[in-house]
Amino acid sequence: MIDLYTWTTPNGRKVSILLEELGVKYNVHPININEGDQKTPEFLKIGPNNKIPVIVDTDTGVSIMETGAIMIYLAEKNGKFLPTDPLKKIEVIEWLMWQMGGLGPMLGQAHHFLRFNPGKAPYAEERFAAEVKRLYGVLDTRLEGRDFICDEYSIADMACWPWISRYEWQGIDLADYPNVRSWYQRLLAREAVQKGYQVPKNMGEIPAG
Ligand SMILES: N[C@@H](CCC(=O)N[C@@H](CS)C(=O)NCC(=O)O)C(=O)O
Repeated sequence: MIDLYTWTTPNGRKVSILLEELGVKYNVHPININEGDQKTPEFLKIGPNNKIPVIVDTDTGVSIMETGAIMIYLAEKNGKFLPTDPLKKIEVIEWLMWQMGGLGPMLGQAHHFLRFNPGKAPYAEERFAAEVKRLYGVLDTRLEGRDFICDEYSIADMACWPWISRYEWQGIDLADYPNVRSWYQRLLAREAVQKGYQVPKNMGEIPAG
């Protein structure tokens, strides 16, 4: 059984979407990051970086932080959404790492400056707005003629999608990125994506793209 410690954020949703897609049973433990639950001594034992999400696998006793590591672990454990062929596998890992090192951190900074602190740091707003557009452009080019980021639906798609679902916070109109929009809506149509989005609690309508 997987214990998932999470909150209603893109990083949290990456893992709940994967768990829903895998169809495995899991217990949800809400960690309200607005109230500091991620800083308690109990949470620090499993999440030494003070951030959600974290999983504990009671089958193996392992606890894992960092969504990239969590997603690889769950995909390999269940034999799904990460190819075994080395060249196909590294392509999925490549785009997963692109999300971990680029899309997530940059869009997160855009949320911080553009949505929550407008007017405080014009240079940062300009810098991250430009970087967001650049990254959407990269994804749009990658998705040209493809249904998914790699050959098949994979953890790379599930890692990127929850960040794109906050396109409004990032000042993005998906009409400017038609391949991203089609891909976004393709994933949104999946029941597992809709269910995973609403973990650990229902946040209402999901942006339609
Ligand atoms: N690189 C980490 C990032 C995790 C992360 O940034 N989590 C945020 C929510 S999306 C968090 O817990 N923030 C609380 C805090 O910074 O105090 C991962 O991929 O798991």
